[in-house]
Amino acid sequence: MKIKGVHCKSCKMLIEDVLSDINVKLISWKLNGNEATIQVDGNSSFEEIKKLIESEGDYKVEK
Ligand SMILES: [Cu+2]
Repeated sequence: MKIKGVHCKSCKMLIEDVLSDINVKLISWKLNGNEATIQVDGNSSFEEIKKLIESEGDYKVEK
């Protein structure tokens, strides 16, 4: 999935925290400009992850 609005290391840490809270593992992280492309592993749905990450700040999560 893609996350727009990511610009620094603390964004990454924030997102990692959100994912670990719901037992989702971050498999890969690629940052291009202010857009991160991530791969995750876990049982949470895309919609659930999207909602949680977007509630943390000015992020936009897309498939
Ligand atoms: Cu940041």
